[in-house]
Amino acid sequence: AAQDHEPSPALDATEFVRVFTNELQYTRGVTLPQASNQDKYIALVRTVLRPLIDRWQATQARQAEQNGKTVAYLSAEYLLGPQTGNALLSTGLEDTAREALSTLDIDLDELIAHEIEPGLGNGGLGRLAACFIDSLATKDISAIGYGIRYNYGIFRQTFVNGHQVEQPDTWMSHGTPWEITHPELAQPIGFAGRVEDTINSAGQPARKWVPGWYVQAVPCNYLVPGYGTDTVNTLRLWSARAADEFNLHIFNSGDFENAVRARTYAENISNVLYPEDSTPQGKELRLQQQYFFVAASIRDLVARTLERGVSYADLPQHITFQLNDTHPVVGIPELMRLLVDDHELEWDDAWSITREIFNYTCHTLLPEALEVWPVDLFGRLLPRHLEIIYRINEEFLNEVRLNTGNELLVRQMSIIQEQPFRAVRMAHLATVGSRRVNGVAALHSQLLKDNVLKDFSAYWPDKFTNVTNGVTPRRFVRLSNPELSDLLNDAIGTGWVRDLSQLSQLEPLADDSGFLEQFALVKAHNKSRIAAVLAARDGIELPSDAIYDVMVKRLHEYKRQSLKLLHVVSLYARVLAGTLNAEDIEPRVVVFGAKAAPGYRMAKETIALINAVAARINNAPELQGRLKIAFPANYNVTLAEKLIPAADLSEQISLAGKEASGTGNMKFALNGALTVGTLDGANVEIHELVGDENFFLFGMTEPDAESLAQAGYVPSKFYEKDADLKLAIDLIASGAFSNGDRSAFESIVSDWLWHDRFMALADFRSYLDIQTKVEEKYRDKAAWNRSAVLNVARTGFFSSDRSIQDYLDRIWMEK
Ligand code: 26Y
Repeated sequence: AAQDHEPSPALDATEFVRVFTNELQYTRGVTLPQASNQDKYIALVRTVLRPLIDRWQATQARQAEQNGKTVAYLSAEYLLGPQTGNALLSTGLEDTAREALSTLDIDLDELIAHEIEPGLGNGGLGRLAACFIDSLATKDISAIGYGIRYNYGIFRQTFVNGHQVEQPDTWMSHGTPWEITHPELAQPIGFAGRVEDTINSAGQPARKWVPGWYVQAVPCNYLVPGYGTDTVNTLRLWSARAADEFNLHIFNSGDFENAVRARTYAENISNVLYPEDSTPQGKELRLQQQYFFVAASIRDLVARTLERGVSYADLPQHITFQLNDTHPVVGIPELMRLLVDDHELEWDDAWSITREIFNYTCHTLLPEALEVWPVDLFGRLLPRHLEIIYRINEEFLNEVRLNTGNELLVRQMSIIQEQPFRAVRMAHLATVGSRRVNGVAALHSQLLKDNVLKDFSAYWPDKFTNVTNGVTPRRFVRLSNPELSDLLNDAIGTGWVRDLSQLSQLEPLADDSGFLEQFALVKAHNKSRIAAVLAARDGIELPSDAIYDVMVKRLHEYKRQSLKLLHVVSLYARVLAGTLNAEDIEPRVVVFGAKAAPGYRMAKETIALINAVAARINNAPELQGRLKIAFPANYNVTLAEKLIPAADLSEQISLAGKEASGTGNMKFALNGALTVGTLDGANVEIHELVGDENFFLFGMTEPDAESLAQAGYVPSKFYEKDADLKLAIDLIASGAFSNGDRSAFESIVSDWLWHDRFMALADFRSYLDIQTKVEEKYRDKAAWNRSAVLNVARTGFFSSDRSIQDYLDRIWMEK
């Protein structure tokens, strides 16, 4: 039913078979009987790409002719997820492909499953970028995504004896049919070297950067199809190739080994995605990656815009660069260098153009996540850019001094920090060099103004705004939850896929018992589906009639996976202690999915503890099978698409004031899970929209947490006074989950008792109490289903289409 109203396919089944077999024969060089799954997969992709490429070319012609403003999204990460299903959806070819392939005895789903997803991002920030380019295309906006084509994306997580072991993500080992690469359009990107005094073409003194070495940036294009529209935009990811000039000298001298070494060094730039997502390690290679992709992107778009006859002064009417966190912020001095040194504009003219073109989105509240670059490292790699930053800073601070007369403020706002070492503060550079700065949820944007960037918001109150994050309903409802999609289509029509606010039409159906039953059947179906996936993928056996309680996100102390674990352990400990009957536990499957940054010790130990607890409780006779933990390794977008639609309960339990927004929280609510959450990030807005009766709110508020921290938080006091908490921690400390080895989880236990930076112990009681309410509500099936439907009906706001409209209204097209 879902397909009836969707884009009409550009090919019929007969034509599809013809093109597909043609591709097999002439691009793979195999006959059908010879073809491997890889051959068939590539032929499928190439067949589906044809109509998309037609639309892509028409889009480019249309956008060039319109000569309007192009949104350039600059992001070091794009966590795209699998492409095949989305391309079939956008072309309306899913049914045709299924039918056509079945006549050849090929199972479409098997080929879809063959794809290895491009995991070119860590988590929320990278996935947000992927949702945004989807929405930009769907809303027919002239836009381009720029980033890095990593050879190795986010590592593949395995567990060895319960401990995380990282394996390289070899997503490109067989190439990818989705990419259109143009080595002949590579541009040279310089690094290091020196800066010289020179005379420009007008006879004026000027500065000139003479780089010490170059790499070539090769554009690799990916198509970004809109849904229900002709627009197909571009995602341009840059791949590093050794520059010939770079090697020639060494090569001529006959030193082949060093010539190859130099090649390897240069090509290393786009080799791997850094797996850290909150503590910048200050690694030179990361700064190389940042400059590499940003310099190539800015030159690419500025050159194409100037070629259309746009004047320098008018660039801000034709280009807007959106900075996805501080990772691309080196673009600000790079545009200045391009305009002043290469194009010979006056400094002041270049600066006013630059400040009109850039906008900055901040994604964090943790001070340790703010990027700073030591000036010696920065100056070695980008000497001219450091000079430019110094001048920007000098002029900016003079202005602050003049306007405020406050020397303390001058130091606090400086782009250069002096202590504990001299470094460039990228968030300050971004704020000074941008027209608008936004946070990613209402609470986050407020806290940015009150804490992280408060001096700047006092100085420039109008610069700051909020755009609450969103997620694409195409991938995270329509594609990932076909049964719910069919139910929605039957109930309210198909318009919701492009206009998610239409979900509000479901509201009256929350009191329709027939509809609630159908809704419950969809959820039950999705639970069986994920149970089958986890059985096949990870050998995990799960009941399908239980509360599916899901916590999937990067492993971080502030997100508090340990609080979820303490809940589970305390149930088990109470059963062992005889203060709780196993029969009184509502059957529950707790699913964790989480990767830890390879160097993050506490996160890795938490993974080991979750696996250890799982090993014990999953087979504990005392629990009678009523409590299970599933921790499938290598949680990624592919798994998320199967898991989220099956969830009853969405765990969003960060300490209030620490999670900038969250986006998983939105995906769960849209698929009819109820949230158990703190008043943090976008949870605040979810709670507000769905209503308190349909949300399990617990824990301290941000001001509560702030006062507790001020008063001096002593976690051991909570341990002492809460018998259930004590029982749970003591059980872990006793070695019950480590064959009697009390030292195995000693560092976690002592962190809980003596540090507990994110106050899990302080929120434990409140969390346990709300989980009791969860069980009570789940026993009342009608009440639960009603709340679940209301979650769907009331969360249409969280479409990334709405986020993009907010960016247009408040940032890109504002004024
Ligand atoms: C500099 C480097 C260490 C670094 C690399 C990646 C720093 C941060 C990151 C990624 C951050 C991230 O994913 N932040 C998340 O962004 C989401 C989208 O806005 C938010 O929903 C989420 O709360 C935030 O943690």
